[in-house]
Amino acid sequence: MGEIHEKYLRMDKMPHIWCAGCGNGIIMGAFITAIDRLGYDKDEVAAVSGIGCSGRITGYMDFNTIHTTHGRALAFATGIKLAKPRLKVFVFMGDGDAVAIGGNHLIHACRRNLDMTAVIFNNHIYGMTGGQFSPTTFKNKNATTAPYGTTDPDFDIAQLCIGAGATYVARGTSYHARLLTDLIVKGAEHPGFSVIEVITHCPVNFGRRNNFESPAQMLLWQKEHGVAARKAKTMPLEDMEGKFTIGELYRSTEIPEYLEEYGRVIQAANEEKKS
Ligand SMILES: Cc1ncc(C[n+]2csc(CCOP(=O)(O)OP(=O)(O)O)c2C)c(N)n1
Repeated sequence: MGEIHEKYLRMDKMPHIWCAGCGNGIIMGAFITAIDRLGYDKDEVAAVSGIGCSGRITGYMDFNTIHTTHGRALAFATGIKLAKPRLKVFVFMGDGDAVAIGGNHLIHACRRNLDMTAVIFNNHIYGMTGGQFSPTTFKNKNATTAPYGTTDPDFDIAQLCIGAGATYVARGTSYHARLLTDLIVKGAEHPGFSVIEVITHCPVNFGRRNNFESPAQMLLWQKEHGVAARKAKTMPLEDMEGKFTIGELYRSTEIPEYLEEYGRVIQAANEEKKS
C-alpha cells in the first residue's frame, strides 16, 4: 500500500468485496490520484454512489460519502450540491445504475448542468446481481438473462450524455489508467455537469460467459478497441467498426451552470419579498 492509499482509503474497511481481477479498484485508484492532484481537502469532497459492485466504492474512500439507492445517486447528489455548493460532488454509478433504472435521472442531470462529476463504470453487465444484461451489453453477447445471446443494440453512454446536454463528456478505460486520472481531473475542473464514462471489465459475470480467458485479456481488449478521439477523426469509418473513442469527447462552456441560474431565481424571490 502506498501513501496515497493510506491517505484516501478507509483501510479498516479492507478487504474489499470486489472479485480478483475486477476493474473497479483501478478506477478507485485513478480517482484518488485525481483528487490528490486536484489538491482538494478530503472534507470538501462528497462522493455519492448507487447500488451495484461499483456502488461499493463510497464505502472504501475517506471523503464525505453516501451509498444511496439503485438508480438514484444523482438525485441525492443534486440535493447535496444545492444544500452545500462549496462541496466538490462526485457520483459513481454502474451502467445498470446510470442508464437502466437511473436513465431518466441521468438525462435530466445532463440537461440541468449542475456542477458535479459523474463517473460511470461501464462493465457492460449487471455485476452485483449475477450477470443480467444491461443497456450497454453488446448485441449477441451472453448473460444470465440471455443464455442464447442478447438481441438489443447497446447504448453509447457518452453519446447519450452529449445528446442530453452534458457540458463535459469524456471516456476512459481501466486499461488506460493514467488517462482516466487526467479525465477525472478535467471533469472536476469543468464548471458544469461532467460525465466520465469508464469502460471496465467484469471478469466473473461478463468475461466468463463471453469467452474471455482472464482479466488480463479483458484489459487487452480495452487497449485494442479504445481509439484516441483525435486519431479517430482521421480514420475511415470502417476502421472504427467495433471500436470506441477515448479521451475528451465534448466540452462546452456556453450553457450556464445550474447554481448560477438558481441563484438568480432566489434573488428575484427575495427582492419581491422586500418590496
Ligand atoms: C430498486 C432496485 N431494483 C433492483 C435492485 C437489484 N440490483 C442491485 S445491483 C443491480 C444491478 C447492478 O448493475 P450495475 O448498475 O451495472 O452495477 P455493477 O454491479 O455492474 O457495478 C440490481 C438490478 C435494487 N437493489 N434496487
